[in-house]
Amino acid sequence: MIKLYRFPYSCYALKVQYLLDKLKLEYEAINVPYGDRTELVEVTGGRVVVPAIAHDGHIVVESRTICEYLLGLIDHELVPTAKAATIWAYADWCDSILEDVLFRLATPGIADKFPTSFERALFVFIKERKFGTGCVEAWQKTQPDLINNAKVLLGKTLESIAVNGYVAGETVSYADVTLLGHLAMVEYANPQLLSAISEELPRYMARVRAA
Ligand SMILES: N[C@@H](CCC(=O)N[C@@H](CS)C(=O)NCC(=O)O)C(=O)O
Repeated sequence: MIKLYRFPYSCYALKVQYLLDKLKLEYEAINVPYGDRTELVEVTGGRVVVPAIAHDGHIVVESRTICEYLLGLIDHELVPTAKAATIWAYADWCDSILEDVLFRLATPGIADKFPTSFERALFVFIKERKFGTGCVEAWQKTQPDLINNAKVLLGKTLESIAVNGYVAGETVSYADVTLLGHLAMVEYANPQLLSAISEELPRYMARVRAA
């Protein structure tokens, strides 16, 4: 049994979780309390970020490394060799360029969903330490600009999806699993944000989840 340590909103943890689902691997998802990461730190030997997995005596961290590990466990058709470069490059783009816009869009909504005021304050504090005082409020105010940025970034993806159904062709691939993780973070924050980027996105997400 695989143990997945996650925050429910984390795009990187969601990517790993969707991959576990697609590979039909048995797992237990452990929601790490944002304000108490004792178990996560003990399991990983000092890390405070998610995702991490524990499997068969191995502790694997960093979502890309975790996904490579999981994809190596069993036979699958999520990364056909002929398309491996394209699929991994697309997934890396999701984890960097796309994430840089989507997390700003999602952050104000995520902040409002923490169960305690302490966890919300800690989340905002951690963001402000990295991106400057008032960044979360600023991202709320610039939401229309962030939606437009997301529309531009996802424009070509939506064109491909309209023709093929999925990012890299007519069947679901690891590229879709990664994109779904990032879109699911936005959905967690506020599903209306997804429709504001494109009405097609909720339909695409349902298709990938069902595939
Ligand atoms: N490069 C890492 C990034 C992991 C990461 O940034 N995780 C975030 C959640 S999405 C986190 O745990 N942040 C710690 C915090 O908010 O305190 C990966 O791909 O696993």
